[in-house]
Amino acid sequence: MSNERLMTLQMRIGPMMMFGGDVFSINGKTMDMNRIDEVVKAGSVEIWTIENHSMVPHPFHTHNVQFKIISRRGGAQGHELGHKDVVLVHPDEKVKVLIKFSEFSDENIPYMYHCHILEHEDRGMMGQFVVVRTMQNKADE
Ligand SMILES: [Cu+2]
Repeated sequence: MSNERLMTLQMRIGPMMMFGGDVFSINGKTMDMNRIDEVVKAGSVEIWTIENHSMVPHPFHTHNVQFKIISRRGGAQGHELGHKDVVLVHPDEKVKVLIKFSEFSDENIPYMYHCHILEHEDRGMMGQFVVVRTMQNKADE
């Protein structure tokens, strides 16, 4: 059984774009170092659906984990059949990836996921997740 999460990539068009404000978001939120966006279980397998609701492509990148692309427009091809830590998500595209999280956990120190275009990441298109141990992890020890 796997958990599913949705990551929507958005870009607000408007005067803020010229003034360097936060215009790029994931699930409607811009990056906040003081907020943990997702909590995942150590050793778990999840399906993340990344949807691009903007007019430009975004290379979505995850720290700490690699994933398999299990669904995308036209299907994964060539190098995309291997393990990846970045996937390019085109405008209006929906990409599903299968992620196996590590057994290592630390509920205080988060990992990031973000658009790999620096300008987008710096202007908010980034989030944080922590990997935590569950009762099941503890029972298995
Ligand atoms: Cu981007």
